[in-house]
Amino acid sequence: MDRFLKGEEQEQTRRKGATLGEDEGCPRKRPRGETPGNATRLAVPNWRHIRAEGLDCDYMVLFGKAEADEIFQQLEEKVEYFAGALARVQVFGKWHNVPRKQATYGDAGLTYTFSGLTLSPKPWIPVLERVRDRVSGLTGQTFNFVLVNRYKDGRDHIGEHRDDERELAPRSPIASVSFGACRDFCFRHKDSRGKSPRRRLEVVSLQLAHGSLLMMNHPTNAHWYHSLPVRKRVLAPRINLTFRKILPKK
Ligand SMILES: O=C(O)CCC(=O)C(=O)O
Repeated sequence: MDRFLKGEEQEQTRRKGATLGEDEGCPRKRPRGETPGNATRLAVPNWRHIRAEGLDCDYMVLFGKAEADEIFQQLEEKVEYFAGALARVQVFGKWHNVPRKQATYGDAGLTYTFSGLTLSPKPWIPVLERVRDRVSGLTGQTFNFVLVNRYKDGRDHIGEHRDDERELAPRSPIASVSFGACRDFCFRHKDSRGKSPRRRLEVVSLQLAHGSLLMMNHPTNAHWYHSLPVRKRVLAPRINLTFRKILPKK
């Protein structure tokens, strides 16, 4: 999980491609690749299926506004974020603050690598268990770890990266649950990065609403980088929870 503190160069992902999202100020446009009603997996009403070459995601609004507001408030009160060295990142020899706040929670006995250190997540707290159990009840997937990212406003962001750490259970999905400000979320294919990309696949751009769930299914993370770009017009905070299954160390 080193990359949570690395590669923080700002990725001003262009808002190419189509967008998704309709709640809490997210204007609704159907993304290319979304195939309502014809997917066999997660064939529950209200799922939107987002597909592109090697990209397999499902999106829905999981919590209504009142419940999402309550969860957001509890997260604000209960989550304890990293401080000190864990909230800083060294890029080309220079130290910077990570442009968001982060925390990890999970099962007892788990360890993971963060900024070159072997750490244990904090024990689960009720608000995180509540969200985790809702996602598990809906999807049938289990999770033993969550990364919490808090963005104080649209200047906070996360650069392009893949969640392809060795610690993740192979082929396991990542469940991303968002509360607070609606933010753009972009996928870029690995062959379409850099100044002279090998291929020019369109960026897949979503909007993640208050109370929403985005399931990032295998093999998305093998082929696509994702980011939460800077959006200076966003003034409100947002908290994102990514539930993961990580392998216990032998
Ligand atoms: O805040 C978000 O939606 C993105 C978080 C993310 O990219 C991650 O946890 O890997």
